[in-house]
Amino acid sequence: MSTRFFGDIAPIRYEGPESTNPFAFRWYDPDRTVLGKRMEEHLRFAVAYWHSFCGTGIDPFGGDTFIRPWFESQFKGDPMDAARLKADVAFELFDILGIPFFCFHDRDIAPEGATLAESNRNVRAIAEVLAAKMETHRTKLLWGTANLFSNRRYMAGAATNPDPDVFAYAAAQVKNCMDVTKDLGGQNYVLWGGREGYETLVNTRLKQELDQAGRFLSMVVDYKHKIGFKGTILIEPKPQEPTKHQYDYDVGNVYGFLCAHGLENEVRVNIEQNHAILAGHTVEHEIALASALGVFGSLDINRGDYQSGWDTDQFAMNVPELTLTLLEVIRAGGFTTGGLNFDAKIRRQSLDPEDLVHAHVGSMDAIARALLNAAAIVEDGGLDAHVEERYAGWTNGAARAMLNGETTLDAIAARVDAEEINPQPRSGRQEYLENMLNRFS
Ligand code: XUL
Ligand code: CO
Repeated sequence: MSTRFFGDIAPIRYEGPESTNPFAFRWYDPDRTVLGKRMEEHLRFAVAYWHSFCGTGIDPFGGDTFIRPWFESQFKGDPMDAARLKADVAFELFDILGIPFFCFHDRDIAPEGATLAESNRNVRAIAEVLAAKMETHRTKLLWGTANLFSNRRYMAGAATNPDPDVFAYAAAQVKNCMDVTKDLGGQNYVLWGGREGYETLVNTRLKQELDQAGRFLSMVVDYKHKIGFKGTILIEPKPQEPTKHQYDYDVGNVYGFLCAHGLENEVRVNIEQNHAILAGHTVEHEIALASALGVFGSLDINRGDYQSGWDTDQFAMNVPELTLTLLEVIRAGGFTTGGLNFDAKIRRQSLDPEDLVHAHVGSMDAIARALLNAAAIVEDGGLDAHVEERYAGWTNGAARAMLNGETTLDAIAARVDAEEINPQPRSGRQEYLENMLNRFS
């Protein structure tokens, strides 16, 4: 049913770069072929249920600013009816955007009950509402995830909680959410360790908690195979916030954790731009590293603030920055089951329904433009040719032998002596290459 929450905003269409219509795409043209693939297939955009339909505008100094008829605080009646209204509004936005995917936490779609059994029933009931809608709308599920951080029972962690009953409760909640994600055709299942970390080592047994986290993840992977879920299990790294020190710090740290538990071929990473910034990296660094390690999965695309040391989750609008991001996505071979999830929230003063539309349309457009820039850089070939040339020395026989184990440290030393090797430094040409990149943004 249409709630008309968005009034008479019509489905957004591509009108081209000259258009000044704020309710049109100027760059996002889903059917346009880019590097041999449709733009929509490159980008695989998803709306995040939590920010767009559960966000209240709250900040540490003030309460809700948004008026949303389906908020439990504003809805008079059964919270399950509020959840159904929320689902109607969600699909109204999906249709306006023509977005191919959405993502949710179990607690975003349905209210928590008095017991876990009741909560699970609520999630299942709303999942059936979503399933019915997905039959008549084009939007599919990119991923589902369990919220193991909002309720106070999880204040000392879920899988890493000192209390084994909390570990068990979290396991039961994840099982239900995996079942629902599978039944909705989800293409991935995400674990973000919201409170898997610690505030102080004074009360924390770090090794015990890491062992618990490893066991939990191994059981998630086993259960995936048991139920025949074909999607990808993804871990989303974040270095801090809400806990002072999160265990899944960044891509490198998660990879080490996966290897320690023999899970590096089972689990990939969901990288978030703002989390990369908090870890002291760029998002393109995290993508390049994940790709190099064979664990690149999906992206939560948003924008962190370079002055605030917290997760501002703004909509990504900066085309030159996004160009570098999309270039790394292309270099990583693009997405398979992953995509670009708008884990981003409109600002506290962006009160109106139309602000949700502008946020998504603007970011989809900025990212589409960045994809075109990145594709042009690849097609031009100048940048790649320079990099190729920079590493060309490694193609000769003696150099290859050093990498593939055919030689030893002392044999290399003898060769340096015999051939009087005396390397001359060469320019890295950074500014020249940055000038070249600016031709494409
Ligand atoms: C929190 C965050 C989460 C995950 C899903 O910083 O990014 O919304 O994406 O739990
Ligand atoms: Co995220």
